[in-house]
Amino acid sequence: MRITSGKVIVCSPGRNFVTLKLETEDGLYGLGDATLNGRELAVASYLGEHVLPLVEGRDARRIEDIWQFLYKGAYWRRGPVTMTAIAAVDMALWDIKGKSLGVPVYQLLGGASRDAVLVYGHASGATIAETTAAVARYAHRGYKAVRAQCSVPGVTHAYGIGSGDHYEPAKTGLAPEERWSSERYLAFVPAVFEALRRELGPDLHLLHDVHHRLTPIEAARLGRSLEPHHLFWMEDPTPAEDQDRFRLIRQHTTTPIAVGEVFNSVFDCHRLIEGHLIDYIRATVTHAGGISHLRKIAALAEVHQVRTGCHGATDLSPVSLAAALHVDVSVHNFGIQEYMPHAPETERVFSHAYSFEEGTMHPGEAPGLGVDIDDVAAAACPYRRAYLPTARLEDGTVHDW
Ligand code: GCO
Ligand code: MG
Repeated sequence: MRITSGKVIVCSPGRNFVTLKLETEDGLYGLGDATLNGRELAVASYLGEHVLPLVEGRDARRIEDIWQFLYKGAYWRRGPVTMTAIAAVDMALWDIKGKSLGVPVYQLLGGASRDAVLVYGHASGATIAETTAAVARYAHRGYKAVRAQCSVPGVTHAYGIGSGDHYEPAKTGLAPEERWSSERYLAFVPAVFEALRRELGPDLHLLHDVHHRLTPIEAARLGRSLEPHHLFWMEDPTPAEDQDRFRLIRQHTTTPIAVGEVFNSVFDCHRLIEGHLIDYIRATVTHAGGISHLRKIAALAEVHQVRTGCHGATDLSPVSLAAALHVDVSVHNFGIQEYMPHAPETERVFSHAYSFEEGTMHPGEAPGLGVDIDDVAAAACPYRRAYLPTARLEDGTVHDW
C-alpha cells in the first residue's frame, strides 16, 4: 500500500490549523494535525519541503519504520517543528491503517480500557463571582472536571481569561505583550478556590493552570496554599527546563502536578516521570511525535504511576483531539483529557465521529481516526498571521508565558 501523494493544508477557520493529508495507491487517505501555534508555517514548510519527498512511495502500513526513518534519518533530533511534522505523518498513517482494516484506531491500540474518557472544560472570569458562575455553567452542562482561571486584581490581563466561555490566546497580527505580577497572583489565587469550593461543594474536580509563571519555591507556596481546596491538579507550576527543581515543589506540597504540554519527546519527561516528580503528563499527540511516540511516553508513565492528561486546547485541531481520544480510551493509565470545543467555523471544515456526553468523550466507531476535512471549505479560510502573547513583569522584564 504505497503512499502516492501528500498535501499540506494551511487554513484558518476561526484560527490557524496545519493539516497533512496522505493518499495511498488504494485510494485511501489519512489526516494528521501539524499545528504549532504561532509557528505554523515552519511546520508546513518542514513537511512540504523535507518530509513529503521522503515518504512518497513508501509502504503506508509500516508506521513504526517510517517514524524511526524520519526521526533518526533527519540526524537533527527532537524540537517542536520536527516532532510536530513527524506526528502529523504518524497520525495520518494510523488513520490509513484503521480505514484499511475497517476499525477505529483505538482497536489497533489494544482496544478500550474504559467506557468513556473524563474531560475537563475551561472556565474563567474577570472576578471571583464571574469565575464561580462560569464553573457552575460547566457543571450544569454535565462536566465533572473544570479548569478555573480568574483575572488577578492589579494585573491588566492575566493568562487564561477568555471572553464568555471562549478562550483563545493567539491574536491576529504581531505578538501582544502583557504584564504580570507573581506576587499579586500568589496573594489572590487561594481566595478563588476557596470561593469555588464554598459555592460548588467538594465533588467537582477543579484544575488550575499556572502557565510556567512561578519559581519553584513560589510554586511550592501556591501548591500548599491550595491544599485545603483539593485540586485535581496544578498545571505547569514552573518552567520545566530545570527538572530537578520540581523536587523542591514536591517536598512542600501534596497538590498534584501536571506538566508537559510543550514537551516533544520522552526525553523531555523521563526524569520527571522516573523521579516521581509529577502526577500527570500533558504531552500530546501533535507536539510529541504522534500516536506511536505518545504511547511510549504513556507506557513509561504507567510503570511509575503517572497518568496521562493530554493537552487539548483549541489550537490543536479536531484531528489531534480525535487521535488523543483514541489513545485516552485505550491506555491503562489515562487520567483526564483537556477539551475546549472548537469554534463553529472550525467544525464546518472538520467533521468528526467523536462526541461529548455527561462530562466524558468517546472517539466513536468510524474506521481510522474518524475525522474528515472539507478541502473546499478549508481553502475558503486562508492563513492569517497570529501569535501567542508574551509576558513582561511590572518593571518590563520579559517573563515566561
Ligand atoms: C492549556 C494551554 C493553552 C496554551 C495554548 C498554547 O492548558 O490549554 O496552556 O491554553 O497556552 O495551547 O498554544
Ligand atoms: Mg496549559
